[in-house]
Amino acid sequence: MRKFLILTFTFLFFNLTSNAAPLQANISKEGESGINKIVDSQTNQPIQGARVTLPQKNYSTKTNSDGTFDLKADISGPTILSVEKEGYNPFSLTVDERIASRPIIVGIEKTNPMNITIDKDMFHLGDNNYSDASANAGEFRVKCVGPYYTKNVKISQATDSTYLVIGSIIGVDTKMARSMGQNRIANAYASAPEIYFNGNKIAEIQLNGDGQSFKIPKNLIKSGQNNEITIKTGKNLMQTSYIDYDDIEFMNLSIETR
Ligand SMILES: [Ca+2]
Ligand SMILES: [Ca+2]
Repeated sequence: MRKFLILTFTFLFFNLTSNAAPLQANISKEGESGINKIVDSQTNQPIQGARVTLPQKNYSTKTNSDGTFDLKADISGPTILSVEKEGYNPFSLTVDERIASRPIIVGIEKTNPMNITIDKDMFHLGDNNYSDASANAGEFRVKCVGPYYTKNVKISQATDSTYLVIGSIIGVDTKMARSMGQNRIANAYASAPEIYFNGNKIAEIQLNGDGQSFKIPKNLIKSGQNNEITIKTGKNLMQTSYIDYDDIEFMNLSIETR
């Protein structure tokens, strides 16, 4: 399905510093326009003119004719990198300083007519009140839309293998996210964000990450009609004097039939 690979050229650089001048010239030429690259996941051919953004950093660029792009942004902690190109599925990836310090090579997929893009934008759920230690504190540059997101989406046919896919989600501060080292909060955690489909709770989101998919029960899908998808963020379970919603961000919601 969605493919991405991160290659490190450390070994290559190592050799180049000592000799091999012709190759060196080649590499430094690539370096001028950036060695991060967007390719077609099927053909591995470079994709020109793909828009690469870091929405939380207000950073946006386009790939060159050889598919390469620069990432001239100050990255500290996880942030979402988004790739958009006409004719391809919107793609997003959570990156941090460690990942961004090495060449990022992303393969994107041609649009599948069976997939429905619900939203390509980034949304912030919560109340803009969060701890400095929470997953991704300080990175929320996107407008807060409140504790829940809801959208109607027309699904032509109910099947046994229809999924809601969240391209990327960050900021989830559940007990599980904490135990996995996704935040640094010592004494508190939140209930999990919940997914509702036509008013029925179908899943909880326990962890941050990319490409999480949630099966939609066939009997809940209204074929050929609008279906309501709602994502509610969790609440800080250690805060009892007022409601403190877990501040989270997600982008690239889609429906996939497999
Ligand atoms: Ca909050
Ligand atoms: Ca949070």
